[in-house]
Order: sequence, then structure tokens, then C-alpha cells
Amino acid sequence: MTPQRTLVLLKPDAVKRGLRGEIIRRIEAKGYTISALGQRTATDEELSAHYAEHEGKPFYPGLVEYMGAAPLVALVLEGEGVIAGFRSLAGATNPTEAAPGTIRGDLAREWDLPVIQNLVHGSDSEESAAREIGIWFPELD
Ligand code: RTP
Ligand code: MG
Repeated sequence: MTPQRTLVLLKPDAVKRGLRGEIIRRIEAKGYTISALGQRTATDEELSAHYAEHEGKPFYPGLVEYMGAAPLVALVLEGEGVIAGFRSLAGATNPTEAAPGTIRGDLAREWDLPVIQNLVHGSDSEESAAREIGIWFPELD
């Protein structure tokens, strides 16, 4: 196998709830390398590029509002199988369905929200990872 890279976001709910350290601890404990890391408030341009696949879906406006309303942390992780491996650490999209032991299963809950707030994003394929790293860290390309 060859090392992979993936793009992870600690979403605004993770920052607001003071969970950056806990989530990064899990990433480092697993043994992945953090090769880039930065906190900022996402721009509309970054979010519309990042979530292009979801444009037109009912949750899209709420998703972009949630993601752009407060700072987030973007990271590039490296390691063997890190794309699937980080999604495994994150757990299922819906926090109620996410298994105990996962970031979402242990730390996220569902409230009566217009969009699922589930703490983290991880790229879902090599193609998505390359595209998303280009959006959040253009200087790495
Ligand atoms: P992510 O992209 O954040 O890693 O999560 P994912 O692949 O598990 O989920 P995806 O289907 O790509 O959806 C992106 C994000 O949109 C929000 N979402 N809300 N019905 C809803 O309210 C709904 N559906 C999706 C979540 O924040 C999800 O992570
Ligand atoms: Mg996704």
C-alpha cells in the first residue's frame, strides 16, 4: 500500500464545544500524521466548492450556513489507508447511528436542527481528497 492523504475539517460545532483537542488526540493516537493544519472562517467560495455534490439538496442551505457561521479547522492527514481510516474513526453521518468509540458516536448528538451537526468531515475517496486539499490548502498543490 502507498500512503494516502485526506482532508479533514473540524466543523464549527467542534470548535465551539472545545473538542479540537479531543478530536486531534484521537487522530494522533491512531498514528496518522498531520501535515497541514489551519483555523479560519470558511468563505462562501470554499464552501460552495467543497459541497458542490450536495447543491440542490434540501439540507444544502442549512449546511452552508452552519459551516460558514463560525471558525473551523482544516487539516491534511497522511497515513496508510487514511481516507477510509479517518471515516471509520468519525463514524456514521448521523450521530444517533454512529457507533460508540467513534468521534460522532461518542461526542455528537442530534438536536432539532435544520442540518446534522456532526463535528467532523473526512474526504470519501482519493479523488475527493485531492480536490478538497486543493480547496482548503491550495499552496500544497
Ligand atoms: P462529511 O462529508 O461531513 O464527512 O460527512 P458524510 O460524508 O458522512 O455526509 P454527506 O452525505 O457528505 O453530507 C455532508 C454533511 O451534510 C450534513 N447533512 N445534513 N439531512 C441532513 O440534515 C443532513 N444530511 C447531511 C452533515 O453535516 C454531513 O456530514
Ligand atoms: Mg461527505
